[in-house]
Amino acid sequence: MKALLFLLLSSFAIASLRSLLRSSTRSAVLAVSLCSALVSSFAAEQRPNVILIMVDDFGYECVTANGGESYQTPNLDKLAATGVRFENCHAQPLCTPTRVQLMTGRYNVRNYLNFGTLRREETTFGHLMKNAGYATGICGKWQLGHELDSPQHFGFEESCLWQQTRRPPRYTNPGLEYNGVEKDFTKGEYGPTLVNDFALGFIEKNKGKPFFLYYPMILTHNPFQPTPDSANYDPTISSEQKLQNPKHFADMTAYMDKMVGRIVSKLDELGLRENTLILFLGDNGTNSGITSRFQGRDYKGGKGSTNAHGTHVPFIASWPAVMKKGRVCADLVSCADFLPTLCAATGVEAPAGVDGVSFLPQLKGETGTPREWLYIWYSPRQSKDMTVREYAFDQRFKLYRTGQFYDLSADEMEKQNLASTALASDAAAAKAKLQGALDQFKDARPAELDQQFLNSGAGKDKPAKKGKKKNQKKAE
Ligand SMILES: [Ca+2]
Repeated sequence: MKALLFLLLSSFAIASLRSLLRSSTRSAVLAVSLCSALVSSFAAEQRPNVILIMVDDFGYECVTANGGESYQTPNLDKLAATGVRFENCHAQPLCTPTRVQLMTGRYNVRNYLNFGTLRREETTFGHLMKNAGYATGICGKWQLGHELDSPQHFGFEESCLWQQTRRPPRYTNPGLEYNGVEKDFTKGEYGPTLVNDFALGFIEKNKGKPFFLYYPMILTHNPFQPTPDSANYDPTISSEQKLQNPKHFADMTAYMDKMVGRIVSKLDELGLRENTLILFLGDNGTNSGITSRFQGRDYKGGKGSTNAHGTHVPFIASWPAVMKKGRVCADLVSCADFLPTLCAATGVEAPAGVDGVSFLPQLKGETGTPREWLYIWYSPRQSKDMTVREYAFDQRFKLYRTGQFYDLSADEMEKQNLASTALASDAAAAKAKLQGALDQFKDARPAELDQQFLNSGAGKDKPAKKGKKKNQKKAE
């Protein structure tokens, strides 16, 4: 209906322009100005809302619609049924590497410094959306800089975050930061519900104008503790050490799914669902302590690993006004591709130097420009270890910078290195293609970033302080 009105207004503007050309009267000039303003304001109104949901440590195998058999994800399945389910989206193997790449649209080789840091110089999708007039908000997990203004500095007007200025418990009786102000909860509240409440409030508050909500969820990361829907939820605990058991991962997955359902229901309630682009993905593979049933077999979580169990994540997109329902797309998608896609969907110009490729055409059911390969430069730098793992791959083959070459269709866990094997023509062609991809990034690493890391002291070994630092675990 709105699109039809837009077309009518546009036609009226053109008719007025014709009238101007014929008469050159002042009234025609006024009519054109008025119509241009109307069309322009209408076009602005048509811009979609965007909600980008990212779940922590949640691999492809966990979603029922993907073939997962261990958990119930009815809301995600419904989201997939109303949009597109992607079969080949890969994140980085760990939190910060993915978040930096997702938020900047650039490969880690270019701008990654160390674990827990997003360089203050970087431009994020928060900046881009805010500068385009969007109301911007972020809620969930931060872990990208301790400054009080950190989320606002990166373009988010409003924030509700865990692990911004400190590291309290995240689940039962959590500590959060609201726009940089610390708030501790003590009455049995559950962190993921509080964050979801903030998200619903943000949507409600901004229902009259385009908004961008980035929602990097706290769930389903360990500690694997009971949720309020678990039989053994204990509202009195205030430690992440209590009641831990991997069996709670199923409850946490169900709760995460429920939180997604609440977002969709709020959009329905406000009449915003049609023109809201919802994007849902995982930030890296599932925790290695979790083995799930997936497509008839056991599938062990591989967070931190460079094989598919570390990087293959669920990705579901829904935008009813624009997308055909219930499709499945096998195209390769990188977490670097979200920023340029957001730009394309909202009419914002993507900054120069972005590595991602927009998948907006695929959302619309068009062919687009599917990637021929994905590229990963991975060096998490949680300690002084500066080992770099660098590789390119497609749906079937994978080539590391070191020369290791694998046929993923027969060797998912990368046990049979084919580097010294005579290759069939298709494998040889794929290897040449992947080598070409790697060659593009041969000199892409700025030496000053490595030097900055070394100079910062973050790369030095620190003696472990037992007890005091027991909550300062790595591998978030
Ligand atoms: Ca993670």
